[in-house]
Amino acid sequence: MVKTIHILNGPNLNLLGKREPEIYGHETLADVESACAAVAAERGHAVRLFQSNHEGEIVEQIHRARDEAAAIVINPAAYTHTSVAILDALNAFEGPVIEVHISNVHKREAFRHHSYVSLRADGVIAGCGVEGYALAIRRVCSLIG
Ligand code: CA2
Repeated sequence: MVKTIHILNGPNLNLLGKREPEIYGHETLADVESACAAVAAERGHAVRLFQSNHEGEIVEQIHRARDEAAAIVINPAAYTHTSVAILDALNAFEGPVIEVHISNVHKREAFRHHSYVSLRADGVIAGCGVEGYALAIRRVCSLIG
């Protein structure tokens, strides 16, 4: 049975590939979606990618994932470090959750070292560039079978 993996992205990630390439690289979210779809397809699964600049919309997308997704790959962007609401929503999701950060947040400012989402995530990938998303898809495919 084809299972769907939701890839959720937080604020400003719509600018991926368009600004600050020295930190976030040259690839866009559309490139991320294609790369992830290819990895998921190898295992007979599908992906859907979402991005929002609004915390409540991300919370609602996590609620929808309860019915629509077997797993979540999430880069909450700046909300990683601030959002108890996103943590609470993820706690109500039953499947695997992998947290992705494009940059190595631990090499950056101290305020990026804490993640609320890591309290729920089954795995965390940071500092692997946008390849981190495909690595996360590979991992959730192993977990969902
Ligand atoms: O490294 C990551 O993936 C982050 O989640 C990215 C967030 C940052 O607040 C986190 O600490 C680490 C920022 C996303 C901003 O995305 C942009 C992409 C291209 C150009 C400008 C911003």
